[in-house]
Amino acid sequence: MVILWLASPRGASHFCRSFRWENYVAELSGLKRGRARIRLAAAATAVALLVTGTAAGAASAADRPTPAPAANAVSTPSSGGSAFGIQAEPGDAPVNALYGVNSPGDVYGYPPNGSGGLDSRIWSGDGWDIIKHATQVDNDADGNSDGFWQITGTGGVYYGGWGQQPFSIGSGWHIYNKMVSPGNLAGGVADDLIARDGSGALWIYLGYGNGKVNTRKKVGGGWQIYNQITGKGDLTGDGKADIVARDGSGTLWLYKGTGSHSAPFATRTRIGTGWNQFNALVSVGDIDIDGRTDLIARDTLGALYLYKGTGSAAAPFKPRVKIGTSGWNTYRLLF
Ligand SMILES: [Ca+2]
Ligand SMILES: [Ca+2]
Ligand SMILES: [Ca+2]
Ligand SMILES: [Ca+2]
Repeated sequence: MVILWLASPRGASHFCRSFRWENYVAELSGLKRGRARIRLAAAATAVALLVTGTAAGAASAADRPTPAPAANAVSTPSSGGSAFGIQAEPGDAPVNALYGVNSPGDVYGYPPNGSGGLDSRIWSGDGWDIIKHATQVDNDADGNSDGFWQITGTGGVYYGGWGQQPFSIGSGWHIYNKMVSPGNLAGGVADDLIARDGSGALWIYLGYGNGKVNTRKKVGGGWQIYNQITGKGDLTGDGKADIVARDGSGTLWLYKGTGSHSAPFATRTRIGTGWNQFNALVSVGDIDIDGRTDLIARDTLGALYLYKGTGSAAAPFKPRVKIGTSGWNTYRLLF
């Protein structure tokens, strides 16, 4: 049994949680896709490593006792996939847990359960009440996220690796009302970031692979027509990360990734209508572990649905499957 120490970023209290990692892996051993299985195990491990968690923690780190160091207590690596020497192949979808942040600022992680849905939630940290936007990032292209970018209400932007204290990578990001890392869009293999400002302009920041990002470049204007923008990996089968965006009429649009820093998305194509029945759309990668990235949708009643990816640009999603019956509206942020 592996003991994972979870530390509260807001105080000196320490939490201990046991996580039977070996048992978890054993439970998943029936899965045929070895690579996906290892990624799944890594995603489950990451849930218990979100821990130290917030920009607030980073800002006040000098004022409080040092939390129990996760690195010393955790015998599994903080980046599970790379520790196994697993590298992503083209078209191989990322596998990550889904995270939910509730109003008090607690974060819960839901790893894929290996049978098409999500596992029970694991408390992964607190103090996230000041976080407005968050998105997972895979720095080493092994198919598992290594941490997250987050924007606070005052516009600070931070990167935090799993189990590590977030550090500041900039300020003034209160101008953005949306932030998504859809995967590697251009440049080096590390995941990149897009953010939309109040005027509707979309910007791209390339990730350096260490949590830091380069100078922003404008993608284009007019993105204020969308009330949801998300993505995590390739939806169209070409190995390049894509995004989807929902407009005010409930139409969902696909923007294929091009791999170009200067023009990272192709002209949009229509996926379908009726998507305004959902109050959240989010992708964290492949949930049913078939190698294709998927889309998660939450309806206004708090139920959760999975749209499994097809790998086809013409019809990127299969009909929905319900993976959560109720209660998901407790989260003000899903990432
Ligand atoms: Ca990784
Ligand atoms: Ca990149
Ligand atoms: Ca693609
Ligand atoms: Ca899938």
